[in-house]
Amino acid sequence: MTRHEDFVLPVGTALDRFISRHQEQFPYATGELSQLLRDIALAGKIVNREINRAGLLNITGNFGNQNIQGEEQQKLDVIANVRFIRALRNGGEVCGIISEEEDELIDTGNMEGKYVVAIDPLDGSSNIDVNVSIGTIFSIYRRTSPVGTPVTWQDFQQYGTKQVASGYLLYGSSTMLVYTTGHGVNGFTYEPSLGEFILSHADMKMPKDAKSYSVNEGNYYDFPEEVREYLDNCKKNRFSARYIGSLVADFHRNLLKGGIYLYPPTQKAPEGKLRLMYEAHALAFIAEQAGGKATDGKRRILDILPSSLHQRVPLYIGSENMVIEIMELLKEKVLV
Ligand code: AHM
Ligand code: MG
Repeated sequence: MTRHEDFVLPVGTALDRFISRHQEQFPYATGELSQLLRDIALAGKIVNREINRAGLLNITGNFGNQNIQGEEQQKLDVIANVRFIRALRNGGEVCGIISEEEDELIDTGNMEGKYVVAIDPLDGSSNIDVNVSIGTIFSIYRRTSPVGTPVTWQDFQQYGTKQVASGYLLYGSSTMLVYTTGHGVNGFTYEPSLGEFILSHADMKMPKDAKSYSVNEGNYYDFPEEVREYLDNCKKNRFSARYIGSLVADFHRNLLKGGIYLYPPTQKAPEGKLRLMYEAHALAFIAEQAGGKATDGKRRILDILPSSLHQRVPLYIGSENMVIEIMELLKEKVLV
């Protein structure tokens, strides 16, 4: 006889409940970090709504402005930036924010806030207007200056190992929130009809090895020789090339299926293109928590101390053995 339970599948755990249940694992466990994660999730839902309707609202295309890094701002870049900053400021837990879209650090005015956040509100600019996956990346630190005083740059100038949480939202074929607080990585899929993120990928682990690589190979002739050698090996071994051009989407695929993402230095971008504070640190924390690795070719990404807000860094991130292989090749160069 069929029992009702057999075909009424459980929906799963909602993000709010998951956060509350695991709150005691959070450093300091006072509830503020939980609230901060909820604020980010809420802003993510709003940005998700805007992205889904972008074609109808005349919010695709160029904003007519450049950010400090000389990149054209898209309207959706600006919208996402406003949404996240507003949510973090209103939430009250955050005293300062660094954003890819802001020249200087933002003092939220919440001097009692214990946390600072570095964020890329909408990553994958080239894909915004063409209906390809984009994302948000965030990194959360405990401030180092005393609570009750204005935020300073030193509050942000911390090793990646000091992150208390990091994560990303992926606006893809479904919308997901993936984050870590240093106790593994969990992924939540947005259920629009409920307006909830539901736990769908518990304790995510990245395969140690894979046969897939993600890189803008159009830059091949600009890459260091060792990187070219690595890519040649990938091809000799008939690996699959998978490059979306949205870091979050490429990283997410590699997290689930295994693979390596590379953004080496090029002539145009001798320090690499990606930003240490709100791209590399955040994803490196997740990669390591999922059993993967992240390096700039010489150093573990999490061991790099930022020297400026929008600092760039070469990035090799993904399945452990693949990252080790490219590290070995690059290390040989240093020795000769
Ligand atoms: P953005 O933060 O301005 O969007 O730039 C970062 C993006 C990454 O999402 C992506 O992996 C990379 O830049 C793509 O760069 P390229 O077009 O040089 O391949
Ligand atoms: Mg970005």
